[in-house]
Amino acid sequence: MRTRLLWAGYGVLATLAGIGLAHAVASLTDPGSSPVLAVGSAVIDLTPTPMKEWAIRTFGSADKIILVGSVLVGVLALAGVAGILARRRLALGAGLLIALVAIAGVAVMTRPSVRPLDIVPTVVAAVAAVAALVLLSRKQQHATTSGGRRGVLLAMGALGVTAAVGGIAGRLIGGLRLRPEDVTLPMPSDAAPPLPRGLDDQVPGITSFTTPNKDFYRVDTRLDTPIVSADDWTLTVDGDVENKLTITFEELLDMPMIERDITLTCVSNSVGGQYVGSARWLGVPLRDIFDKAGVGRRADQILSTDFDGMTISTPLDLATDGRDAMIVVGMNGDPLPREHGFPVRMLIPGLYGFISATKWLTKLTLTTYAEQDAYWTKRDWATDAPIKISARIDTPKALAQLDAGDVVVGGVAWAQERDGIEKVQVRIDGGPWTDARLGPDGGENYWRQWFYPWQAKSGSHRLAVRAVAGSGEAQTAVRAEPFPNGASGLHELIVNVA
Ligand SMILES: Nc1nc2c(c(=O)[nH]1)N[C@H]1C(S)=C(S)[C@@H](COP(=O)(O)O)O[C@H]1N2
Ligand SMILES: [Mo]
Repeated sequence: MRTRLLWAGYGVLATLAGIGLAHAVASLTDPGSSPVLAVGSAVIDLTPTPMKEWAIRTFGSADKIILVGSVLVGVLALAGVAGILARRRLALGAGLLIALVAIAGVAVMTRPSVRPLDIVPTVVAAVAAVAALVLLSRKQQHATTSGGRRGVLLAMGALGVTAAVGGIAGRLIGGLRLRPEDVTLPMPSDAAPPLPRGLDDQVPGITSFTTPNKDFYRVDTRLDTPIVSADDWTLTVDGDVENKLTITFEELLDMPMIERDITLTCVSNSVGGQYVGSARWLGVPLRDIFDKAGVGRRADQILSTDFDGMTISTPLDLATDGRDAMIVVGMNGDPLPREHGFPVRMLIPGLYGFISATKWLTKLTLTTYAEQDAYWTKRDWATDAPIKISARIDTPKALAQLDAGDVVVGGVAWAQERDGIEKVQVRIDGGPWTDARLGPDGGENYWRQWFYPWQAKSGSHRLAVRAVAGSGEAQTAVRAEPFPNGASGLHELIVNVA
């Protein structure tokens, strides 16, 4: 039994060394060609939508780590089996390792933006893993016949170091290119008015008026934080245009910039959920870029592509109806953080992020819905998805234990592209709807904080909230799940007052 475990360990170690080396090699060329990341992305892509929804609900932002972690555990288990096989028949063990790496190779080579040389890291992984297994088995045989264990231990140490150094080097090498902290943002030619002071200090537990970058929710299909260099970044505008354009990062920074306060919301946000955030964005109006390109008459879709070939579709008519659609370079006064799309992302007020907010943007293609399907369109999500009017209770929390007397109920509400929030109302225990007080106005595309001073009597109480937009449109109470075009319904919760 112990010998078996030892050999299983050899299989795992050999595989880890191969993976580590491949990861380092991939970071020198195209980080996306790392077999680990490619397998992870493939798993995410192939996971059926209901299961993904379930994972997001159950594990929150850890959803991907859990999905992919399970796959990794499976792979390492098979690597262990390869080690055990290698004890009797080295070729059999090596064969299983090669088969495992070959599956990763398929994942690498079927990515949307693949280039022929992307196979190199996978080949490195296969060669290194097999060589490591051969080395370990030689040393082990030597140890068994001569009794000296030093060779095995040294080999194991060396391979462990290779795995770790490879993985870390991959990260470091990638990080050497033009980083967010190296970018100096231009001043906006059309600045946003100063944001009024929110209710942050007045209402304990309320969501802050501006979401700091480090707390901003993050939703994307990627496992890693991509490292895209601003040096060699370009934006291509093609498809149904008069002039095909290629714009460099420097050229983009030279264009007139606007600054806007906008609340971004994810279609996967459930009622009362946390996938919503508000920031001050700096960028070039999409209109200016389209003016340079000259958009044709045929297109009805903007198909935007990220650096890795992931696509997002946006209805052209909505993006160009006069709203502040932007090609964004700055967030809350800083260059875009890597997590939020460095160096450049798209942002369109009033549309859920999955049809408007492409991060790591590299291409805008003017095309039609009939001709081309984006990532989420292929997965049956809606193509036309305005953000639904929503109100959320931030404080007190569901099932909170409160003392009788003065309680401040508070939260945020949003109604982008509908003249902002006009009214927020609170209902206690199914009674009448009563107006809450509103925080300061941050503009029509920005959420509004609200609060409601409540005289809480002992017992269990049900709190509910609803919002009305400046356009007169009221939030619907009809319940809907996020799929396919956003959740709706009222946020309600129960608290217990002593
Ligand atoms: N390249 C890319 N851009 C993307 C996504 C993605 O998966 N890949 N996710 C979108 C979704 S669903 C949302 S809600 C927003 C989230 O932006 P954030 O992570 O900066 O909050 O980005 C959008 N842009
Ligand atoms: Mo989203």
